[in-house]
Amino acid sequence: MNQLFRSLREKVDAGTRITDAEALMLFESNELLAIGELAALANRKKNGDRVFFNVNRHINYTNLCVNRCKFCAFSKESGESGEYTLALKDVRSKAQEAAAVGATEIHIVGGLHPELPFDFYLQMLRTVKEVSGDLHIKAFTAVEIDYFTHLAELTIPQVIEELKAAGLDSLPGGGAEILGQQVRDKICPEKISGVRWLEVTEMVHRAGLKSNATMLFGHLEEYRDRVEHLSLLRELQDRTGGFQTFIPLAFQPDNTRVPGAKGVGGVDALKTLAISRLYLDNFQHVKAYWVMLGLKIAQTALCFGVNDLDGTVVEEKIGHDAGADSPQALSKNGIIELIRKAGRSPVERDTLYNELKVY
Ligand code: V47
Ligand code: SF4
Repeated sequence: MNQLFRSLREKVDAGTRITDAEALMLFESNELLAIGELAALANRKKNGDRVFFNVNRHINYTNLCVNRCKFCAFSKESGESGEYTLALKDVRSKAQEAAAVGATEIHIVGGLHPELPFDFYLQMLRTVKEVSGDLHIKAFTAVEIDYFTHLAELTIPQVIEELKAAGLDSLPGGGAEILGQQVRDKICPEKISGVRWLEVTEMVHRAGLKSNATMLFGHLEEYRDRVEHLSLLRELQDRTGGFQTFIPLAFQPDNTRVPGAKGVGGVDALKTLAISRLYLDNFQHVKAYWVMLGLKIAQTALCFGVNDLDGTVVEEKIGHDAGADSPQALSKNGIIELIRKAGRSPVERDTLYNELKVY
């Protein structure tokens, strides 16, 4: 093991790539602190001691979804109690509230609604831009983009062009789950394949939009599935350079239907974030999404290679419907304090990582 860490230290110093076999050995190792130290070093070389956050607001426009992934406690069927779909006036007032408190980003995702026409999505984007042209709209996963092609009877590039014209600025990283098909067949059999997620994302990047990438971990995947997932992302990033941030999402098990899945402990969460930083040498940013990790692990992750804490969020449903015990929202001062108390420098960013203010 010492030999592995010596050789990885040389690689980090030289900026050389780590291999799939090395990543797998790290996942199988219990040397959390040694892994974290290497990841922190790799991050320090890329990002110094600065930690990014933004002031954002999530809007989940509907929880009706034709897919019903087994890990998802958010989605509902038509007629089920608790189902909802926002009217455009609700979207407008949420965007207005966000703009009033200085948000720079609106993060919009939802279920695959059985009936809404493609025009609803265009109207939703226009509605947010009417509130303020300065709000960056990060919206729709590759899964939703693929769904829109069926609704609109358009190709992916055509759908992206229409969405861009209506105000879409970038995409979040959801829907990636675990890209390997064997795992997908068990946890989200109705969802687009991993291959399709990569194809759609490549077309998004080729259309000039940035996106993020996530990985849902801690359900029934093996370590090798995580390594394969990271490898597919690193390979796509080599070709497009369109990913901004990697976000490992810790699985929340409540109200879900994945047999045997128990959720993620702190050690696995920190190890996964750290290995992601080490393996994804072509990603500038690794985000600890505090909603799924909890505030304490998200803060600790700053010592394990992480340089981004996401944002204020305001109203989160996907993780909380599945039992996340983090708060619903964080104030800007709350995030700044979290970062300062970890001995790091808080930097407010916009969605594209332009620095807005150093605290
Ligand atoms: O794709 C669903 C995940 C994702 C559960 O790009 C679950 O900046 C944990 O992608 N436990 C949506 N996770 C959220 C997402 C995201 C969040 C924050 C920032 C960004 C970004 C992207 O949530 C889904 C799915 O992978 N998810 N159910 C669950 N039970
Ligand atoms: Fe639908 Fe997304 Fe939930 Fe899957 S994860 S059921 S696609 S809302």
